Amino acid sequence: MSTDCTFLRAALSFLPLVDGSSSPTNPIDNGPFPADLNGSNFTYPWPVKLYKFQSQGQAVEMAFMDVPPRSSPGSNKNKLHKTAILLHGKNFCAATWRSTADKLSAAGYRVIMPDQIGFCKSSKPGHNYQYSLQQFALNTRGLLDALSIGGNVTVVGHSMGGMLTARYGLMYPSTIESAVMVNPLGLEDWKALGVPYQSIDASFATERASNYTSIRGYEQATYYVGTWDPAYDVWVNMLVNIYNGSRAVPFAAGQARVTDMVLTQPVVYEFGLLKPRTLLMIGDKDNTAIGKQWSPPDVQAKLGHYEVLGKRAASAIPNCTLIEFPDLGHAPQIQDPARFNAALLGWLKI
Ligand SMILES: *[C@@H]1O[C@H](CO)[C@@H](O)[C@H](O)[C@H]1NC(C)=O
Ligand SMILES: *[C@@H]1O[C@H](CO)[C@@H](O)[C@H](O)[C@H]1NC(C)=O
Ligand SMILES: *[C@@H]1O[C@H](CO)[C@@H](O)[C@H](O)[C@H]1NC(C)=O
Ligand SMILES: *[C@@H]1O[C@H](CO)[C@@H](O)[C@H](O)[C@H]1NC(C)=O
Ligand SMILES: *[C@@H]1O[C@H](CO)[C@@H](O)[C@H](O)[C@H]1NC(C)=O
Ligand SMILES: CC(=O)N[C@H]1CO[C@H](CO)[C@@H](O)[C@@H]1O
Repeated sequence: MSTDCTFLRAALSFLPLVDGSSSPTNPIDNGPFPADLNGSNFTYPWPVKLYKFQSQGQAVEMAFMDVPPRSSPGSNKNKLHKTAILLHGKNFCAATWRSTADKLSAAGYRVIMPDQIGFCKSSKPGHNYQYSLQQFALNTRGLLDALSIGGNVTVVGHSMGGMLTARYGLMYPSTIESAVMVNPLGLEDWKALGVPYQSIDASFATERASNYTSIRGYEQATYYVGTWDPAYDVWVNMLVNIYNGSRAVPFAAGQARVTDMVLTQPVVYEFGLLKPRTLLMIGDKDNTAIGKQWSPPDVQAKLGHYEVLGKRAASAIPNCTLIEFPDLGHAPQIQDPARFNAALLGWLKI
């Protein structure tokens, strides 16, 4: 009986999708869209769609990719394909998940990759939006609802997206099959460790001054253990083109408010309440800490010790496996995709 209901719901969900356009009953717009979509002209590896909805008194669009599974999920032909949703970090976009999405798709997963509101190819409401991890989790859940994906989802989040995965896991535990956090933000409460508050206006000024040199310098020191591979340039240029694009000002405003969001909305105190089976993947050489740049040296020295933070978080989260990469930094999925993907797929048992 539950099979019949599921089938009926799945069948009905196809009806409004027929013409591929958005309507009140179908918030998914399949495009095609212009190369410059909401201020990002970066070419994504799979077709971009828009989830259109009302939020905080305005119409907004969340861009996303929806990659079908490329192989059968094992010998049982009747077994449903699994679904994974991949959540990007603050200096990343959905497209940064290219290699991981490719591997998951080949392993039988349907892979959804959204850009959060304010980011990349999604709407840029700028200062006119209250950015919270709860709001992002709600928007993400809304996207899955619009795609009729009720549950059994593997949620994978990196950096800010890892912090969002924790919040999402606290809000919607019954919809998650597995949670994966990759060098997540929020393994410590930076303000409690002494990071002074920085105004949104000051963060906005910093965001507006971002350019290739400043972004590359930050990523080299934080993400890649001081090294640089020309292959990393593509992800710097993806950002530079948004900072310098047609929605540059509202983008910078949103990024400033996102900095405020991650600084003021800790998840670390709630790790003990997380229900899903969780994988924590940590490049130990990461040293990311929000506000480190504007903190005094004695505070700076206390922050961002991932070789300690990973183990501490893994013991606080009830059902958690820790995989450490002793030699990698903040973005192991970019620095060593082969090793990262093998570890991830190994844990997912596929
Ligand atoms: C995006 O815009 C930048 C700056 O105008 C340009 O250099 C780059 O070639 C564009 N990229 C694409 C894919 O159109
Ligand atoms: C999740 O998977 C289980 C086992 O296959 C199934 O019984 C259940 O209906 C699924 N839940 C949702 C919301 O898809
Ligand atoms: C880039 O930004 C840095 C620091 O934010 C600044 O010193 C430098 O002059 C800028 N470079 C260019 C080419 O604008
Ligand atoms: C893009 O960069 C150029 C050259 O630095 C600058 O003159 C222009 O104002 C920038 N555009 C935006 C939208 O930031
Ligand atoms: C962890 O989660 C898995 C999958 O839901 C479950 O089978 C296992 O019993 C859980 N282990 C603990 C210690 O809760
Ligand atoms: C806020 C904003 O500019 N949204 C735009 C995002 O891109 C879509 C597709 O081009 C537009 O319809 C929205 O107006």
